[in-house]
Amino acid sequence: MINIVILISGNGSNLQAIIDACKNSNTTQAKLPVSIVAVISSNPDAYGLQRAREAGIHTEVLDHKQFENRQNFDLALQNLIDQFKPKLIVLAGFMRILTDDFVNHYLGHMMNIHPSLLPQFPGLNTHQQALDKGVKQHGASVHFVTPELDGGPIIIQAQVPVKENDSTQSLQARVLEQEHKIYPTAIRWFAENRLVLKNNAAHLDGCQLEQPKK
Ligand code: NHR
Ligand code: GAR
Repeated sequence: MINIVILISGNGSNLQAIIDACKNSNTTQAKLPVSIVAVISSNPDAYGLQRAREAGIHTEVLDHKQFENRQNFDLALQNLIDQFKPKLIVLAGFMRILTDDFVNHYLGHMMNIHPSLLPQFPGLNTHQQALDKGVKQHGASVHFVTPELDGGPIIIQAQVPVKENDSTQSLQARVLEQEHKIYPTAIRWFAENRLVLKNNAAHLDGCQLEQPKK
């Protein structure tokens, strides 16, 4: 069992998938061996806060708008997180870019889920980017967080087809369904000590994970 802290900014459906994976009702898989010691939101109105409360998980709000600059926000966030002594920080729809100092403090102990097949479409509005480019396959990636935005070593990806009449909403829904499967999987690997970041590369069961070509 490892302690994790989950950072959110919005709806929290990925948070919900992780909460559900920690419960026994899931018959096909063993419970995720993690304890969610806190959920921290950068947005006081995030629906994910309600999901956490309903699951009896400790919540904190750190409203980025209350801070003068990124550095001050990140220092406060770091202080808050470190009180919980987590082994892993999970970004789940967290919408604030993090400073290099913050990221380096947790290097190898922080992961993110990004709604595209990285290295394609880093940044925001990924579903619109995919539709604009006319790609046939889209998806999601879980990666270790490094200072390079959405550029850290990829742990797991899931692909979905892009359909002829897709809107950003329909495409997002198809991708999100896959996110809810791959994020608990990546967290399980980490919790079972099977997944580590070493020499800026992700290793699973001692083997370096191959990275998709740019
Ligand atoms: N920080 C670092 N250093 N490295 C990463 O890989 C990070 C990160 C912070 C967040 C998540 C990422 C995503 O999956 C993530 C990865 C926010 C933005 C952004 O532009 C971009 C990427 C991600 C998260 N945020 C705006 C900002 O000014 C605010 C946008 C908004 O509030 O809607 O911080 O996509
Ligand atoms: C997810 O699609 C996640 O991959 C994406 O936002 C959504 C959050 O949904 N993350 C980012 O875009 C990070 N910048 P959720 O709040 O329902 O988990």
